[in-house]
Amino acid sequence: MQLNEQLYQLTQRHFGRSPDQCDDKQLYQALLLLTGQMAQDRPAPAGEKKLYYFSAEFLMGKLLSNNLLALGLHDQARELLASLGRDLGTVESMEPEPSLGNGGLGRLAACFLDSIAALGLPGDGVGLNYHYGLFKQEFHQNRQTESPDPWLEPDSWLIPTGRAFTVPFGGFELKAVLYDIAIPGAGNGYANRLHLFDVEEPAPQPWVGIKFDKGDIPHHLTSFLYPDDSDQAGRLLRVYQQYFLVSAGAQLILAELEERGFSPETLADHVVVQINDTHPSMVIPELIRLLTQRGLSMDEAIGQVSRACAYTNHTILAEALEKWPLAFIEKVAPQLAPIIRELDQRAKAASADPRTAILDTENRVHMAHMDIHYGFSVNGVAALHTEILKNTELRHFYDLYPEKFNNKTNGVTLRRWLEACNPGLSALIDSCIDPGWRRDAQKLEGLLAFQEDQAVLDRLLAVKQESKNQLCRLLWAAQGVELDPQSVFDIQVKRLHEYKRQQMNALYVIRKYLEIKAGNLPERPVTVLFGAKAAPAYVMAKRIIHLILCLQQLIDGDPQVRPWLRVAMVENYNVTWAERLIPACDISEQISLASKEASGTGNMKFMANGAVTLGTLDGANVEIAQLVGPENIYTFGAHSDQVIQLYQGEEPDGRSYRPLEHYHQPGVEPLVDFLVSPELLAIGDPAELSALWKDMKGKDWFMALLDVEDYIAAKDRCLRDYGDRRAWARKMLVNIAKSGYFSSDRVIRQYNQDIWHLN
Ligand code: 26V
Repeated sequence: MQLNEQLYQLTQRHFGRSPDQCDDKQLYQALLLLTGQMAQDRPAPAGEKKLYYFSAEFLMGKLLSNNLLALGLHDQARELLASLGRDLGTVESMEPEPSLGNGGLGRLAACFLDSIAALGLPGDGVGLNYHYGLFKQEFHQNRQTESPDPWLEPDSWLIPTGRAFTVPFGGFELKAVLYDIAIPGAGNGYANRLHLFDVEEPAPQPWVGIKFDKGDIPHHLTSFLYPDDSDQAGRLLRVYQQYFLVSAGAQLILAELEERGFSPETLADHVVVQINDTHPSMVIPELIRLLTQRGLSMDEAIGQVSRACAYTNHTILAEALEKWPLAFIEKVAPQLAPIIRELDQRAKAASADPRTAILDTENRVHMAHMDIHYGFSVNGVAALHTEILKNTELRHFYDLYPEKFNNKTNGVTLRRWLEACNPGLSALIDSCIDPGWRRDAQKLEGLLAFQEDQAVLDRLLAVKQESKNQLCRLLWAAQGVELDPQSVFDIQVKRLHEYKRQQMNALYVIRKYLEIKAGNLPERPVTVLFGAKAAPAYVMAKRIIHLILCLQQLIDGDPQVRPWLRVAMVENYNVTWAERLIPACDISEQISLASKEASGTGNMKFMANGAVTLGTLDGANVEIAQLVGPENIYTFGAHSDQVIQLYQGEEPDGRSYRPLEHYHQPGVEPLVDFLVSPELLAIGDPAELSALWKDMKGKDWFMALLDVEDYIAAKDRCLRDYGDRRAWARKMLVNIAKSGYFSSDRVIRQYNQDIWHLN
């Protein structure tokens, strides 16, 4: 049946009217039902072995457009709607964005699902169905406030499966109900699944903000992703969530193993579990427990599980490496405690070094340590990150198990992050090279042949300008922010964290502001855009948002500065915003303190859309720099080995870094002191701003002042070079051409070749 006939039948059946009488929401719902069913009807890729990708987060983004593309229906749907006088983009905007993730780790999981399906590999995601998501961010009085994000609608991509498992908690049981989202493979007839577990009776939306009864596990277990863990109840709830995820997931694995006709003794031949950071680490003892229940000896169960589980590390920040008190596990899942003790005993027999213990002297369970001892693979997410893991953070484990360590530099799906989000640029690329770059991203290198082609370079600049115009229209409509589309768009969008150094970017803004006030006008107007959510309990991160919003207000109200410098912070930054911001970016801010950003993936998306990176030699920036060459990237700042050294030393805080020395540099002090200037104090909260000011001078844990002068010089150089439009367009082109390496298809091929061995 033709698409138009199918759509007609659907809208008649559901809304009693023909498509041309439907509103945009109804058209969205009809397309959702249509494509959802098509994706669901596809068979899973075949194979003796199946991957289960366990993750607390899957930051999927809207699915309609992506699924239409994967099903090969995008053009048809657009034309069909156009024939009704409707616009696919407007219909797509009716879709609420699933709020099942936080940042790069969750978006990586979503890119991986896309690539696993596109490569026709048998692999499903396993996660939780959070009803109110992470949180919705709003700005009030220049501060972030949080409210629930009730993204789920009665009609959604979730498919009830009728399947459920019982999860045994200490003192009670909960039913884990399984919903699926189909993940169609682009350009093949297959579909995998994202399995999302949920409680039976989810609680209604909390009344006040995101506060709720954290002790009410049966109703609130799947209310929020990362519920506030600043108190004991919140921390316990996180462990309940984690155990719910892994117990239901492990039961699903074993049920499917049996359905496929294999016995539990052969788990490792037929199953591979990728553990995405430490949140799902309890899958190891849970699988061991379930295998022993099914008759395997402890030795056999440990052997199978250790050959089936692989761990990905996504951070070296000590505070993000999870360590749960064993007492929590005794309360939440007491049946796991003896197994964890046993695993710890065996690990201690293998290595007497206390730094590799699973249980430390305070009886805390080091989740990553369990993964490394009882998994067969440990990978970092960029070359530098993996080296730091091997040489520094996980050195003692690398000494023990060198063969387990491997690198898998991250990647992103260019089908979403170029083809879907930037149709103008995709069309330009198609006019130059084989459209097969969607499936073989290395083909983008063919663009290098056009470096001296003035017509192509001009079109590239025109496409960028159109994306900037579009973003301006959107920001005006969404937030009433009016920007100058002719200005340079300098963008930093990512989670708010001190190590990512949004505060250093703010210092640059202050520097420009002071220069303009002193009558020193820049060569061209610049717009500095931010987007970031701060964890609700992360006080410093919220202060940085406050600073940025105060600067935005100050500059907006200053007719002398406003024509030359603008700051705007996007409210509730999410995947949908990213899809609008990234195509419109000229300068991609990737300015983390070297050694701290494991990889970054925004950096790759920006590059693929023709932005030029301004960054430190951190994470995957290092590999971007190698690929594009020094003339096509702006790097600055201390190197990771210097930084690692600065974290060792004789100062009272254990470092050798002295922020005051940098503060007293003549170019730095006025910038930092501006935080407590009369101008800013008149706008912002004096207590918050002076706390930030004090921290920056006295502590500056992530060393913004170490790099700020170098940063300012590099950014000024970048802005100057922007003026040579032809040379700049060439830089853009080289970045796009070299972005193929960062396709998640490449990454998944490597995971499969080195770790999973599917098919
Ligand atoms: C840890 C924790 C600890 C408890 C509080 C809540 C919470 C939430 C998330 C995490 C995991 C942080 C790890 C993470 O997101 N890493 C990011 O992973 C990206 C994909 O590999 C990578 O590109 C980023 O550089 C890295 O920061």
